Amino acid sequence: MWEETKKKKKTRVKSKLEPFADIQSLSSLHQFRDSVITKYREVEKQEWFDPANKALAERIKTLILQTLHRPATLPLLPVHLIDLAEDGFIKPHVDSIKFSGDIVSGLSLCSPAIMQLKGDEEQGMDPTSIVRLLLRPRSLYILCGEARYKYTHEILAPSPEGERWTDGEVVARGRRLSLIFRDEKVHENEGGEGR
Ligand SMILES: O=C(O)CCC(=O)C(=O)O
Repeated sequence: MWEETKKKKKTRVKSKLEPFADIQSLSSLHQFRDSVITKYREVEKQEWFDPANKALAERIKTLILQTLHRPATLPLLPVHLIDLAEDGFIKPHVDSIKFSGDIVSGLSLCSPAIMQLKGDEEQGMDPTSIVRLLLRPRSLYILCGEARYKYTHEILAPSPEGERWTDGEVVARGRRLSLIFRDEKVHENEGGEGR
């Protein structure tokens, strides 16, 4: 009986992880990501198997487009799921302008993390211009305009004793999931080459 329960549990866990089992060479973006992300798994969701997840993704999409006063019909790329290990991090980069438009938005789940935006010298920006965002679980950030094109963004590596936020709060990093929403590239964007 116990063995049976254990087996069922294992199957359930496995099916939850299923979307990550088909980690593919997603596109030419893959190599780019490999060079900036450390200790991660990822998948691009062409379709959602769980209707609740599908509804959630639709809700977030609507929220992003409404916030930016964009048409509800604006085509978005498949949602990009990133599963970052507790000691994983994402190096400073600007998302490629070849593959996506001017919106990069992320829903953070599981663990908090700190995102750092830094003026991109290649875009004529001051690299001492730094903004840090505390990404709490269930929070949503939207990068567009200068934040999208003229600042690099990164997810900081966790420090062993936990990073202190401005009010002294310790940001204890664990495994983090993020759902990244991007719009399709439909016209020539301003800004430099993404790296
Ligand atoms: O996980 C995140 O929120 C950041 C993802 C990111 O940097 C990217 O997809 O370009």
